[in-house]
Amino acid sequence: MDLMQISGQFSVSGDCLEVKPFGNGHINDTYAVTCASEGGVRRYILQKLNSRVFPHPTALMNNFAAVTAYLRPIIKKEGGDPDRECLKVIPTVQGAAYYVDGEGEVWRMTQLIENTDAYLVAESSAMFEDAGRAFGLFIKRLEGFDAASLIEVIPDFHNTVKRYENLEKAVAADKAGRASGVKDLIDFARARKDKTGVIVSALKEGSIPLRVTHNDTKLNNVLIDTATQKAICVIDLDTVMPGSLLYDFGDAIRVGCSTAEEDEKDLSKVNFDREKFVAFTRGFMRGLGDNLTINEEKLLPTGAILMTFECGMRFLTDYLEGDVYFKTAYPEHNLVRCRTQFKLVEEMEKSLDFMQKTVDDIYFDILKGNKQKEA
Ligand code: ADP
Ligand code: GN1
Ligand code: MG
Repeated sequence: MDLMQISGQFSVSGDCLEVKPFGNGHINDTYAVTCASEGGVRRYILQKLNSRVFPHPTALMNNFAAVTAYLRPIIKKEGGDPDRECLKVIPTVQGAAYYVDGEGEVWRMTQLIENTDAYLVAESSAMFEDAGRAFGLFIKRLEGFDAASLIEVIPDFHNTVKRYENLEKAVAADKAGRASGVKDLIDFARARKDKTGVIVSALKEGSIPLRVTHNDTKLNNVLIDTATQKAICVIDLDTVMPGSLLYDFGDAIRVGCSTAEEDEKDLSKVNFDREKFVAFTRGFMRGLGDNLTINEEKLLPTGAILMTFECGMRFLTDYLEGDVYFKTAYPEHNLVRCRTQFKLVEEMEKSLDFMQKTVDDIYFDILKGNKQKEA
């Protein structure tokens, strides 16, 4: 695989000088490409799509292009800079949205948004609050987008009931011979089986709306401006699909309210940060404005617990299947990740009343603010 040759397949400005691994996602292979022309040096993001996770690149890139094309004029109208606040597909020299190499691997390119950072742990509550605003705004801006026009790139991505069933299948198959060593974790999941259906049922009954959601709102999927520390661009749009806002809220809380990284081995360091919860929730709910329905509001804390539980089950399933989905750096990596998630679930369960009161108070403040505006 010749990364320079692959970079040269795209409509970059000037000549490619260097290609270097970049970022720390669990799914795709990401590189920064430096190019130079008389106009100056410009960097791009080159990504090899994970073909096991995303076997239908045309559908995925159609979603990507449609969502970004919809968002860019909205950002412009709001006085923002679409080139900095929204990803854009850099086409191949032939005008295609992606390039397929000789081995059948799929590559795509976007602009690299300079002077930004991606964080695995929120450095401050203010930063996390702003990430909340950015994710809330992302959903709000897509309110008028036709959800039915999006292809479900990973069906049942956040269907926690199916995720539980997959875990049971993995336990039964025990492909990697690891089940006997993780009985405590399997029991942990089994004890919570009844809770898995809450969001799925609410969507099915129509008590909460189906929206266009991001579905992978971990903190490092929003770029933070280095100078202002503001969250400026939501990235990793591969899983933008119809879903529930509870998924986006919950997944962000899972990552940003943990006091440790997802793969911390010392579980005593993994706790639920209440201050960050208040901050993100405020940012997210304000970003959404009056878009949030009362039934969604009531379920926000459940969303946080369920998304954390679901992610833990996914890590455990992958561990039992022999580490075939998430990138791992060592044999127990998925197991370590599962343990942090389940520890967080326990901590969140202890904080449920606190979470509900926080959400209710913020909701009340927003309603009060709206009434004052109307008066
Ligand atoms: P994955 O699906 O593997 O998580 P991402 O699209 O999230 O891949 O990219 C991985 C990392 O690369 C991000 O967390 C971020 O640090 C960095 N990154 C991705 N796209 C950009 C971009 N356009 N500008 C700057 N950094 C980026
Ligand atoms: C993956 O792609 P990345 O690293 O942002 C995964 C998420 C998980 C997350 C756990 C497409 O996210 O669903 O929550 O790892 N993305 C996909 O860290 O499966
Ligand atoms: Mg990512």
